[in-house]
Amino acid sequence: MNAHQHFIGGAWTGSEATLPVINPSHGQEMARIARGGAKEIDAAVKAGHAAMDGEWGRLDAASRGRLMLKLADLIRRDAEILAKMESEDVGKPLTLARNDAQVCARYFEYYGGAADKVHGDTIPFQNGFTVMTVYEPHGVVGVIVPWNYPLQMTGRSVAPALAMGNAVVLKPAEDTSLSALHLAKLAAEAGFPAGSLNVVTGLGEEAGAALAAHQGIHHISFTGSREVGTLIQTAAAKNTIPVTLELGGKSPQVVFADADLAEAGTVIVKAITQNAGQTCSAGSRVVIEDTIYDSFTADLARRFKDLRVGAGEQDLDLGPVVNAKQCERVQGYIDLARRDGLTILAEGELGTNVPGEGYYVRPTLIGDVPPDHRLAQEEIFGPVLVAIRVRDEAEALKVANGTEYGLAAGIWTSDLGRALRLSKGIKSGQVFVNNYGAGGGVELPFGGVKGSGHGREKGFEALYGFGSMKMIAIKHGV
Ligand code: TXE
Repeated sequence: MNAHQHFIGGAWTGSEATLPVINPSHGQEMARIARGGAKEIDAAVKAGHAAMDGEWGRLDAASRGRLMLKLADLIRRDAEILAKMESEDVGKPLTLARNDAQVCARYFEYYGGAADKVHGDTIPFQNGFTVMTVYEPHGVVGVIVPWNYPLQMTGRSVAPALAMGNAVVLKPAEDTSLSALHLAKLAAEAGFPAGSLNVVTGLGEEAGAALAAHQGIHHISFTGSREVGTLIQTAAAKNTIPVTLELGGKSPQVVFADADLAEAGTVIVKAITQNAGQTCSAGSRVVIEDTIYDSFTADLARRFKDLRVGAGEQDLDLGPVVNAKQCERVQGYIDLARRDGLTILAEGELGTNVPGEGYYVRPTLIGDVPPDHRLAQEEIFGPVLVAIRVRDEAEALKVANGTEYGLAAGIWTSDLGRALRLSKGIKSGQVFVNNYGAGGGVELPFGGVKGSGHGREKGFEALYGFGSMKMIAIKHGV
């Protein structure tokens, strides 16, 4: 069994207390991590400040970029180690974990290339002045990531923060900290100066809360539940620092009779069952035009029944969910559907060789769910798809917009006018027409509106979010 330590100021250091790391495919302890709290967070924030005042703060943008490209190469070198680690830690099928490792490398590559391309402007002003804008890092940035895509989420926030020249204190999720610790090891190997990237492991309410409330951080980036996101924003308000929140969703997939229905079926099932439904942008409501409702849900049901569930290393369509709490939570929604007399259209099978101690949930399709029912309103974060029947485009739009969330939406139609009307009418951070997720491209800005949060991850937008613009006005006379 491994005892993993924090990475603070370029050194590995432990805590007296440790936490178990459970492999959700088998329900068994596979490692232990250090249980950090306020003391370790304080040390990490101080290390971040020292880095900003020292070698890291003095590096020019191109040098930062080169370090990041080196790190991208090292992630690719260790991709198989990282994928196996992630698959065991999260329970995800190996193929998915392999993709996560590649996407993580891609984040460091993309932002490594972008580090020296953050240009300011010159602004025409009165005679005798030269006015310019420059981007500067915030300083020490706190990053708290969830457990569903640890490698991807870490790359998504840490890479742009570093590219902009910030020092980072990262608090991974307590269930899934191993890949973040491996990344820290690789960052040291790549030559990142001490204190530029610090990782403190521990519980959300201890290490996470201490990070969010620390007066020495200048920005906080959080991905997780709405409940905790509200706490993070409150803590940030007390320190008057900017915050980026990505808080999940209840994203609709709207399907019309004129769509390529075979393609829609394939993509819609994948979008709610990939990673056992634990994806912030999972398409968790399928909103279907009345004329094709019965045939389309019958097709979805067939596909749900064909899904194969198994341990991460079996590399099937779905693994378990991340932990016992999440398993109970998702199962609770399926039980609620039964209690309320909703129609269960399909339940996937658990294979005969699914390990008995793991946290498995049967992928479930539920039909004719009233749009205001809890199953159609709340983020379940499991492989549970609710189908909603609508008469026409107007009702589809109303249903699509009828939750507190606004992260992503899919529109399936061959009518260009309708696709454009709905793209504009749907209140969400991203809209996909005749696809869903656009392959997860790191170049594409991503984030929410309404209860899904604010600020943008990915693309150049994320870089700007990790910096602040300074205006310099120079009076030199004519
Ligand atoms: O999330 P938490 P949970 C949603 C999803 C899921 C639900 C609950 O619906 O079912 O949230 O999951 C850290 N101060 N999403 O309870 O607690 C924690 O250590 C500071 C959607 O596991 O929000 C972890 O690193 N930090 C989502 C991170 O917050 C705290 C992904 C997320 O955990 C903290 C995950 C505190 N007081 C869950 N408490 C998405 N947007 O993709 C916890 N944390």
